Parts: sequence; C-alpha cells; structure tokens
Amino acid sequence: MHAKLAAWVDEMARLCGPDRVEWLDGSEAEKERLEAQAVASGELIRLDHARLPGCLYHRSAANDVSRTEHLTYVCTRSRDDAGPTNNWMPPEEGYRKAGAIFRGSMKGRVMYVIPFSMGAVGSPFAKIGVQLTDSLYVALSMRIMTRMGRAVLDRLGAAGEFTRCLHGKADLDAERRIIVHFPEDNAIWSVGSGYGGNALLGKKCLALRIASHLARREGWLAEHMLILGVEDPQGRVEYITGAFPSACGKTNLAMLTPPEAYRAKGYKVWTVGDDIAWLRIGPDGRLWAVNPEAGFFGVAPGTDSRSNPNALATLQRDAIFTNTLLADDGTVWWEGGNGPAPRKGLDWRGQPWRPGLLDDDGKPVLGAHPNSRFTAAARQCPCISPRWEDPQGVPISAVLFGGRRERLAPLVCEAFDWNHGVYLGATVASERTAAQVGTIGEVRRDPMAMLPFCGYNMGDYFAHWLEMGRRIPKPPKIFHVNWFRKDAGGKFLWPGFGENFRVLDWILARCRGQGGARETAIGLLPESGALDLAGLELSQGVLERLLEVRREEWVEELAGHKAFFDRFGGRIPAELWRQHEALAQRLGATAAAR
Ligand code: SAT
Ligand code: MN
Repeated sequence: MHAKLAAWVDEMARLCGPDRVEWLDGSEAEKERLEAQAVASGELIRLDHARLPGCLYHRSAANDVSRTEHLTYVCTRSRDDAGPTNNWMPPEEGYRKAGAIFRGSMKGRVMYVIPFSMGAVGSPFAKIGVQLTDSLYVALSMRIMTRMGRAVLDRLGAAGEFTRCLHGKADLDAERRIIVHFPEDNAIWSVGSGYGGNALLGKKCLALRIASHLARREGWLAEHMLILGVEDPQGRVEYITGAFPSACGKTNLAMLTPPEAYRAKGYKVWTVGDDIAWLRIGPDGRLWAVNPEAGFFGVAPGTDSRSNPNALATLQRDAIFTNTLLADDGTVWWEGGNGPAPRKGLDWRGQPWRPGLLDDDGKPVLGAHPNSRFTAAARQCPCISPRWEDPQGVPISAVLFGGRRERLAPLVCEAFDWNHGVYLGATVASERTAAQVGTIGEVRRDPMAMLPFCGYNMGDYFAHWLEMGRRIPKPPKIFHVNWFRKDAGGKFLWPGFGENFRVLDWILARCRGQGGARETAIGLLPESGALDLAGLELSQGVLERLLEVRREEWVEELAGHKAFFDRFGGRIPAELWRQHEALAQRLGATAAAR
C-alpha cells in the first residue's frame, strides 16, 4: 500500500465528510454496479438498448455546460510564474477558498477514489493521477477517458509519484465553483462543476496545465493537439499533430475520411488522438507523440455521417451523451446530426421539445446545447490507429496550428523554419466558440490553442518551444491552417471536413521536399496548381481568395501581435520580437517600437 496516497485520501475525506470512501478497481462488474446506482438516482438515464447498447444520457445543471475559464486559476508562489494569461492566486489562498467550499460538501455522498494513468500504463510517457470525486457521472466518464483502476495502483507501487486530484460537485452553484491548479505541489482542486473540462481532471487540468509545467522542467511538450496518421497507397504512414482551439474541428480532422478519389488510390487516415498530445524527442532525433487519453469527449452538434462518420460509428455503444436532446424513443439527437429531428423529446434543459419550437422572442429553441458532448472509448473508433497505444508514440512529420478566422489567415501557410513556426503558433487568433463561457465569435489570441491550458507563464512557454527547436535534430515542419475563411456574404470559402485531406496531402509533400510553394511575407503558400483539387468544384476566384495575403490586413494584424506580446512585459523571448520585426519588414511596414 502507498502510505502517502492512503494518508492523502484520509485527509481529503476528513475535509469533505463523505459517508463512505470507495476505491474503484476498473472492473466490468464495478461499472455495472455504478451505472445501476446512477440510473436509480436519476443522475444517468439508460438509452434504448437495441439502438444504443450500453449508452447513457446525462443532463448537467443548466449553469454548468462549458469550461469556466474565469473561475480557473494557476496557483504558483510567484504571480509572474502563472503569467498574464492565467488567473492567479497564491497557493494558500487557493487551498483556503476551495477548501471552504469542499468542507463537509460530500455529506450523504460517497467519495470515489480513481487511480488513473494518462498514457498507456507503463509507457515512459505516462503520468499517474488519483482523482477523488463524489460524482458517478465523473467516475464513469473517467473510466472511458483514462486507463483507471487496479492496474494503475499496481504500477504506482508503494511510493510512486502521482498528481493529487480532488473533485467535488458541492451544490453546483456557479458562485461556489473554482478550479485551482497547484503545479508546484502537483495537485488540482476543482469544486462546484460537473462539466467535462472542469471535472474530468485527467484531461485539461492534468494532461495540459500540470503536464505543461512538468514538460518544461523535463524537456518535452504537453500540447492541445490531435494526432493523425496519413497512409499512402504504398502503405507508408506519416503522422501529423494539430493544435486548434476547442470546438474548431479537432475531432473531425483527427477522424477525417479522404475524398473519394484519394480513397480509390489507397489513401487512409488513422486517428491516434483528438485533443491532447505529449511530445518527446526520440532516439532517432525526431519528435514523437502519444495521446495520453483513452477516449473522446467530442462536440455532438454538427456531427453527422457526412462531417464525421467515424465519430458516429464510435458512439453507437457504451457512450455517454451529455446535454443532447433526449428523444421519446430513448435515443439522442442534436442539431446538425443525422436524420430529421424526432417528433418529441426533452431538450438539454429537460423541457418538452418538438421541431420548430420557438421561445418567447420567436427564436428557435435548441434541442441540444451547442456544447453538448459524447464520451466514447477510442478503441471503438473504426479508424483508430494500430499504433495509438504504442508506448513509444508515433514520429511526427508536421505540426499544424490553426484557428477560426473568417478573414486574414489563408487556407495553409508553411513556416520558413522552426522559429518562424513558433511565431506563427504564438500569434494564432481564433473566434470564440461555445466550448467556453464568453461572447461567441469574438476574436482572441489563442497561442498554440493553449491560452486556457498553459500551466505557466506563456512567455516562458514560447521560450521552451524555441529551446525544443534547438534540441530536436530532425524537427517536424510547422504550418498554419484556416478552414474557416468566409466570403463577403458570410459563406465559408472552403468545404472543409474530408476535403481538408487535400491540404494535408500538400503539407506532407512539403515535408518530403516535394510540393510547390511560393514565398509570401507571411510564409510559404501552395503555388498555383500545387493543391490537388481534382473532383472539387472550386472556382479559380475562390481559390485565390483562400490563398490571398492582403497586405493592409496583415499590417493591422501586426499591431495585434505586438499588443499581445506587450502584455508579457519582458518575458517574450527576443527571438519572437526578431520574428515580429522580420515580418514587418517583409510586409514593408515598420514594426511598432517595443
Ligand atoms: O471540456 S473540455 O475542455 O474537455 C473540451 C474542450 O473545451 O476542449
Ligand atoms: Mn480540447
């Protein structure tokens, strides 16, 4: 027995005051027992067994449907170590504030102890956490999203290192909700929310915020990235990682189905992960990636057999649906899903719903919340890579950064070199989505899609990326992509989804030293004819708009880069300022004085 673990569980139980403490072993029998309890209490609803075998439905509190970044803190001793993009409080205050909400909050409840591994158990990349929670929904979700139970405890042994993760629902009152990270103590406390990214502590809290802190110390990268493999007709597979903000299509890209003409030739995409990548330098001098998760927590609305047939196949059994529409026949539905809406059902708030329902202001009432989700095991995905659990990971040829920009950023742009790529990543901006509380559509800087997830000062994070570049003998190439450019009428210029494969194809050609490119002020863009658009109806005019670099827009953008960097005081590496000045020069503008 791990004495420190036992002592910590006792201490937390004394704080939270549950009626009982139950250690979870991860067995099938245990799963069935917990599900039966959650169904009996109404926390989960069983879906129609014939059509969705083993699937469950969960409705969250109406005020608890997305990550609450304004209630999320990084508690380092020095404020500067958290940096200007994180909410900060001193560790003592974090423990005191969260502790006051936790105190006695589990009375009448059970505290579950969940040992979990991020990464295949025993992989040199893996990190172990132990989550305590009073939520059966969270316990059952952790069972899908992580490797958990006895095997992890065995691995931990009598003295292994682990991240202490305390989670409690308390009264789910947004006024009494806080998610505090203590990277210097390897601990996370989250109280007052049952929502995914706030409550499944292995995911954003451990695998990104705490892990990014560890990664800097230990010389690797913890990133908000999908990982996919592209197999060519000769059977050779090359791997790509891509960082995109939440709800910008990472799951769809990770599970992409290539256009018919490519499939006929023998191209195929393999999914390694859809949200998080841990990257290390391998013995061969390349960058290698693992997906530390075991499942997908994907956005449901918009997922249909056109946008993502692989996701649909993945969630046909043993999945948990959260805040979708619950149809009268015991199935689920969401806007942008397959088939017509069911004639009757309960919306994500639990209110009676029918197609065409309008609210008092005459606006359509959504059946599913825009951030409603499915949780399903990765191994159920038809295109899961045979190497997705490889303890060594997969070697990476290209790194993509992207966001949702209706103007400015072209479809694809290759960085001149690693440092320029870090600049591209550091200056990514994206329109806000429903995955986080805030004004949807507002453009914000989201460097490397890590703005809400970097557990330390982002100035130091950029320096760490630059340092990694110096240490990787054979670095991947870096690209910026934007699937979301629109025309003057607000219509998307690029069809996206499976057609994105055409862009991946050019990217991989570039990585092999092929594929034509032209140099522009912002980077290398596909030269005329270099993107294979056969079979796609896309006019020359639209293609030109997709690959257009408008000088005056970029000059304006430069000021945005500077304003963002200025927030960090002196902590932005000189190399990024040098990149900034070089971009200004290429645009024929003067970089604003620092
Ligand atoms: O809720 S999560 O943070 O896990 C999903 C997301 O926002 O990326
Ligand atoms: Mn994410």
